Amino acid sequence: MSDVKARYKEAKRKYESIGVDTDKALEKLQQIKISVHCWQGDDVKGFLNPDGELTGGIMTTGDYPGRAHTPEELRQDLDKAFSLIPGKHKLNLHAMYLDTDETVDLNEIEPKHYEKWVEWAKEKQLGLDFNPTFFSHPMMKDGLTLSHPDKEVREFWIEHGKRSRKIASYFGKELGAVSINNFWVPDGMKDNPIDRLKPRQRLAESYDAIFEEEVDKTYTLDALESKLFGIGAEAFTVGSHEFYMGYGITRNKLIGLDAGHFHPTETVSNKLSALSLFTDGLLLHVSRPIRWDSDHVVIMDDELQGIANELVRNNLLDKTYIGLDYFDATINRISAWVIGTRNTQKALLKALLEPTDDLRKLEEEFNFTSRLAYTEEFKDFPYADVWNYFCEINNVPVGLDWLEEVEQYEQNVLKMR
Ligand code: RNT
Ligand code: ZN
Repeated sequence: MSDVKARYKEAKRKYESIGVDTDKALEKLQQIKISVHCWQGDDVKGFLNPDGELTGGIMTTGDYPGRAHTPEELRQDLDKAFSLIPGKHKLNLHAMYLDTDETVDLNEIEPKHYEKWVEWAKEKQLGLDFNPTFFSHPMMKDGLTLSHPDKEVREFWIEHGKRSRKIASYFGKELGAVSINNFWVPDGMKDNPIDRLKPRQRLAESYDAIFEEEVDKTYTLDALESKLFGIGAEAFTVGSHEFYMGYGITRNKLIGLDAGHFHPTETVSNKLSALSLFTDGLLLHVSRPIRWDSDHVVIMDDELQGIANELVRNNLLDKTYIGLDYFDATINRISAWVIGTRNTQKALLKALLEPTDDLRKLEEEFNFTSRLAYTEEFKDFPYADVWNYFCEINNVPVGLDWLEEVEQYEQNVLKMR
């Protein structure tokens, strides 16, 4: 018996003593797909224009060597990352990551421009999610896209949005896994607007135009992601949380919550149960804000655990799609993927290893002393031995062994670029 397995057996016994079945927890964890964001691999630059400049709406910092410059390089890096992450997952693709020799603009994209991604996903048994790209483009005018007063600007982006749904449907059909199509627009203003209403009216109308055609929900689901503010949109963001909550609920869309898009003391974990009562479902962008929406790599912090606990305790895993969203260009980008994805899985595992019914009972008895004592005690339980075993049975490196592989890859591949 391997050392990892021996430790797992011991941990299993310990968890049994509090009525938790570790085998069952692992079975559940195996089913959870994380949507890994492609844009960590090249600092959100994409392949639409060869210079790949970020020209508005979004920003990344750092210049760590070896970023992917082509779809082939990006897939090569993703292959490496996925080989170090236990389980089968999804790739979250942005429209600007098209893979074609043709010169096509965002209002011209078609499924065929993403065929190579689909072939690759089939081969690797991955699902694909999608995002229309409403930034880093000359048609983003005055910091606005779908809410711009100029009809021509809006129409360009409406067409892009419509086409994005065709591509997401194609992904869903080809891969047999529903493709989540996430809409986020950076529209906003640097300084205080006089009129906050009209831009929001226009945004709603533009979305109504995009969503006019019914699409088969077995293939794709639309999601809408809010934001509090962004760089250059400090005073006003058109697509605020209230805007999308209202829009999403009335139009039966998934509500997208990015952990970095709220006031610093406001947490996404505390929103899940409330929204779950009124929505068709939720899309999460698991991220780590520091002071502003800085998109740091996800670490094992209280909020990550809070999100995982809420999903498990309230049985929300079936109606929540878990995606990651951060882009750190100061560290090895494959490590960024591996650390953030593994941490998200670890937090979910910890949540699955909780004797929730017993804790709920204490709460129902208003025994808050025991509730606190037990939850604190369970933090010391040997979940890492269960996690290591999960990695071993999924044939991926246990503990920090993955780091050496990434270092080798950096020497042999990334430094050669
Ligand atoms: C930006 C949003 C959005 C983007 C991606 C690249 O603040 O979080 O999700 O990060 O579309
Ligand atoms: Zn996001």
